[in-house]
Amino acid sequence: ANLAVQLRHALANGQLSLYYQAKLSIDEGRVVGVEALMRWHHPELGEISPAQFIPIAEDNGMIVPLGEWALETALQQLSEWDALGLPPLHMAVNLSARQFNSPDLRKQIKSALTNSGIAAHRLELEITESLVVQNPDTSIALMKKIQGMGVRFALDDFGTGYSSLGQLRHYPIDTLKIDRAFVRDLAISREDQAISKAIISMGKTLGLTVVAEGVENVDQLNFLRSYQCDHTQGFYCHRPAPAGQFVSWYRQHL
Ligand code: G
Ligand code: G
Ligand code: MN
Ligand code: NA
Repeated sequence: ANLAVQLRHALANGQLSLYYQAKLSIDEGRVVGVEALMRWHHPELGEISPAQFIPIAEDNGMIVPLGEWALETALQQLSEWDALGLPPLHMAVNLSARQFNSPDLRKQIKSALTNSGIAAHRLELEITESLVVQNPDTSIALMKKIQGMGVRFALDDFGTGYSSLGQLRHYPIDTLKIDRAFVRDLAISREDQAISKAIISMGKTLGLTVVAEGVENVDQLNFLRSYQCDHTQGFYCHRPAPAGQFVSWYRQHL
């Protein structure tokens, strides 16, 4: 059978899991939150990247039940970490366009919050610019309703060219994530330095928390720190890991 068909059974067959990647404050190196990232362990093909299966799940609609499972599982996990007495973290969960446009979204968010007992402000939903610009008015209205529940929004992969800087101020977001395309060559590219600096400065002027993603080395980190970026995420500080491994690592970073 093809991947699309197999994906329909992956959840019931226990082949999906969530990995967690830390976000750290850039000045103190304190862990402030985690992003939940879906993984598919295929019995014959091994690990299949979400970059490959998320688009398939978007196409066949499976992203809606998968996304609901991710939201439930991530918040349940967070409440388990709370119960262990670990200092509270924020949990970021990615939402793709089809989930965002699903009529069940608000109900799913409410029930995941209620079932886990997690306060709404600790949940951050990551959406992309491309999702918002498809339907700006409707998207902004829905985001405002969800924000009214206390949930936060992050604009993921920012700067890859969908929205003008002018539009950004109309988006009800709390966090801006600089796309890793601008971070990759930060140590050698004057252009990427200028762009990153500008995104950080604009984000902060708008009162947003600015996160750099894809930080893989200390040079990139030092540039971002000198531009006063707030948070860092990337392989340099922490690679996405299963819950158990994340907790062991987190305990050593308190
Ligand atoms: O974890 P990785 O970098 O391989 O993820 C690749 C892509 O898949 C990223 O764009 C990421 O946002 C997306 N992705 C990972 N997990 C989820 C998820 O739970 N839901 C959605 N909608 N996208 C996800
Ligand atoms: O689109 P989104 O930002 O949600 O994508 C998150 C993906 O980025 C995750 O799948 C994660 O595995 C990947 N990722 C996280 N940190 C790094 C990094 O430092 N370098 C690279 N190349 N990918 C990263
Ligand atoms: Mn993301
Ligand atoms: Na991203």
